[in-house]
Amino acid sequence: MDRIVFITGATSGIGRATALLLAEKGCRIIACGRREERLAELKEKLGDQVHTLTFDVRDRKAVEAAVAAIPDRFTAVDTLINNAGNAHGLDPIQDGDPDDWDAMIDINVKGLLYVTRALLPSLIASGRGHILNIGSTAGKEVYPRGNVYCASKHAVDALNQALRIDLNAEGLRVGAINPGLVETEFSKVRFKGDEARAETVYQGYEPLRAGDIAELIWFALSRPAHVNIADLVVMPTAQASSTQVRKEL
Ligand code: NDP
Ligand code: 8X3
Repeated sequence: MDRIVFITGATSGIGRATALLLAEKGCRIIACGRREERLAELKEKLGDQVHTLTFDVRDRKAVEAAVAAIPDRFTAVDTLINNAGNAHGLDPIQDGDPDDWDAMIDINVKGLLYVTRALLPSLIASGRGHILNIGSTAGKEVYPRGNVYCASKHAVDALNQALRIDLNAEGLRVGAINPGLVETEFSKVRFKGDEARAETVYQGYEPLRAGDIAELIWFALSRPAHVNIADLVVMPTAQASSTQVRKEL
């Protein structure tokens, strides 16, 4: 497929799997993240098909500078995957750390806005712009101790709708993929590097894999131009809701 796809959070999990799959499908990829060594590894794998950008989505000036510095061969970005994001902490709100709250709102919400704003001129000019936002089941329901992460993903859900409405006149496709439990580095980040605790989240059942979400992203992108996957929720079969997972331990 002949598209230039800008992917935030391409250094691990869903973003990385999506970069690899879309490259295999023939897309040119702009892969973003903060961990330069991970981006270098992608560059080594994908060669000329990828351009990498190292920046923190929280830093509006850095976002604008990175987008302004995209080389000619990649400037005609027609597809944006707003994927960068994480949960930080899992505490009752009365015990929550405001630094964690700042991180989640700044990355998951404001970062998504900064990146989208910087790329909109190119997405609109392409005449076939497509934005896919990676939301979450946490953006559809609130679960105990999920408070601010859930709020940030509810904001992504609202922005997905808002972008679709405001950009309707420009002919853009805007949609969201909202996964349940996917085994990535997500829980390692949420639990601040505590790998043993992170592993327990995915034990006793078969969680989704990053590649499952990449496949859905590819499905959404490869629909005919008149079809927009506006809002898709996907869970492991063992999961019925954020609080109900059938585990065999
Ligand atoms: P990972 O932790 O594996 O990946 C997160 C990605 O986001 C990394 O590439 C990371 O790159 C990037 N990122 C995080 N913070 C920043 C930042 N400040 N600036 C730039 N990039 C950043 O988790 P997932 O792949 O699981 O998460 C991807 C998305 O999927 C997130 O939006 C998450 O909320 C969502 N999601 C995940 C689910 C799950 O169960 N795993 C379920 C539902 C939704 P780097 O650290 O190099 O900057
Ligand atoms: C990630 C899924 O259930 O940990 O968004 O919030 S969950």
